Amino acid sequence: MCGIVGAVAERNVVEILLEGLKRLEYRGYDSAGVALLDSDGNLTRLRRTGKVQELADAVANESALGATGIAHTRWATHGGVTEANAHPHFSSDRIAVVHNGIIENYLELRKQLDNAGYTFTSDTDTETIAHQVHEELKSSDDLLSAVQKAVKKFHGAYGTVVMDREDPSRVVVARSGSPLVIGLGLGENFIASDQLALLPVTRRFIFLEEGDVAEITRRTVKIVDIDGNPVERDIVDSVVEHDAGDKGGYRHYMLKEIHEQPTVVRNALKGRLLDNGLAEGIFGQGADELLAKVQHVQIIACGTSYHAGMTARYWLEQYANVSCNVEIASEFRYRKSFVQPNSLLVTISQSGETADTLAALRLAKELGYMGSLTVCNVPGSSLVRESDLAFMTKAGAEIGVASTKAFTTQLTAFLMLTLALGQHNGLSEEDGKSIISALQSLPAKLEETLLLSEGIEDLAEEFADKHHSLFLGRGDQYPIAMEGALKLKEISYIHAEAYASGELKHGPLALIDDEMPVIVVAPNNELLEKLKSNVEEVRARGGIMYVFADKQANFQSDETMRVINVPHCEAPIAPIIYTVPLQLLSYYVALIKGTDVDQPRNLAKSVTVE
Ligand code: F1P
Repeated sequence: MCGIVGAVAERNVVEILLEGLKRLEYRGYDSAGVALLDSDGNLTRLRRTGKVQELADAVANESALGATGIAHTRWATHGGVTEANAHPHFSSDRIAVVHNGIIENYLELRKQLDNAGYTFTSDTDTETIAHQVHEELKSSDDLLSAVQKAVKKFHGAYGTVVMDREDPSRVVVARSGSPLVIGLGLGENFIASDQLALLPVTRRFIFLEEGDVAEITRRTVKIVDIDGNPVERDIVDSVVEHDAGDKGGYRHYMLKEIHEQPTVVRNALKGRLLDNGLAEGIFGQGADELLAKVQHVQIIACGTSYHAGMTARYWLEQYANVSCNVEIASEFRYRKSFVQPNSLLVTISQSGETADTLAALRLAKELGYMGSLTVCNVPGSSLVRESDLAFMTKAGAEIGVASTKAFTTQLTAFLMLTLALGQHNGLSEEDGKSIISALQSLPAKLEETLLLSEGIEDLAEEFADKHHSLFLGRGDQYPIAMEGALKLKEISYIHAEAYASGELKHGPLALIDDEMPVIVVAPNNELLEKLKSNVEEVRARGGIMYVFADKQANFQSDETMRVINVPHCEAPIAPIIYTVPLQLLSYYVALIKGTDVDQPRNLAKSVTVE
């Protein structure tokens, strides 16, 4: 969602801020702004609705400059998409603020600040931060203590950066529920909501913790915790690649990320999967002891990560003999639930910052689970830091809003978790061997599957004028059908529904006609014959089908059915392999429709508000 970049330096920081914002564009936003302070205390602000490039053009026109600055991409929550609502927000041309998150009690604060004589110029919750800090400055020695006092009055989530025109030598930042990372330079320091924004200028980072407030100058970083006590936080050298924000010759990040899947899955397996099983300790310190006791798994996630959890349930129950529930985080956190004995809580998230998943983890900690594990792609993210165990998916930075390589590496991680839990719960030797050899073959099978690209590009033409579509799968391919439908709706805006094909007669058959393409995922497994009956049900009602099938499944193309043969693979990895053609299909349909593939309308990469 929103993105933050800030800098305190001796040189003009405007290019650093704009480059940082461009690197955060993938998170989703609808306006952008920057405020710059020069050493004489001149404060300049520029804001634009639309793309960061429009802001960059305005900055170039005005020749704006400053050695201290803050910048922001806004994804509207309170107040429409207007220049007046874009950040930074000011209080009396003195205090400038950018903010990610939501100040829930802003109406009450706004009333008090109104009464105190402050004039509001936007509809945002953020503007209350600027005025509140200004108010606290009246009775504080410095900006740091004013921000400390102000944040005590805020309910909700914030990652915020505050700048004071009367002191251009520093910015003060505060984190509660929305991530912030300090970047350390030589004689200059930075702040951002995501380390990706700062990789061109530094690789040394301090990840702020919940409740931290920090004062950043060119040469110093002073951090106090939630109780106001000075604290030291670790300095971490980033392992994220500098060029993670480049498209690498592909037309879109999404296409690049789809094609990276063989490589990142290889990375996810490297050093973890051996010929005879898993390497020791891959789930972290103390994990082996904990996993040995687990008899039930509760998975919590959102969106694509939820689909990874749904697939994992089939594997954990079928192979590892461990019972498993899967639930959407926003539901789990607001209902009463019962904890099974010896339960492990597993969260899944590509970003590690999804507000609902994080809140569900925090709630679950009070409910009595044996422990928590997160399957996550971002080192140092909130879920990683707050879970007992973290298993990194190693997909590398994923920029396209619609998740692709993060999903397939999540699934790869869950096959390893299936092996780990299965060894204590009677995983058969035959199943164990089959999972290991399937995983070993996975990178090469993914490469082979990507060769379907050209055929799928042609097929996509037939979808471009359609308004509705239906995805069908059975067993562990049912969540893959759901993921295929989600991808199509996310980036092509075609309405797509997914059904377990056994449910066809219970409703969706009523929708079938030649205007509603039906996409079927059909590996050669024990449910194939049943799936074939479902296909006949669609055919009998004049439906047009696109069947992604194993050659050995013996589907033949005819006037009502187009068959796309997917490389044969071993059963445990079939859900991962069949994901790829569905990703390609939605990508090419979106391309033909001319939508914004990497930043689809209304969506954000990191959903940090509930
Ligand atoms: C969940 C999710 C993603 C989706 C989009 C919005 O995020 O729904 O699956 O692709 O980016 O958020 P996460 O918890 O996996 O980060």
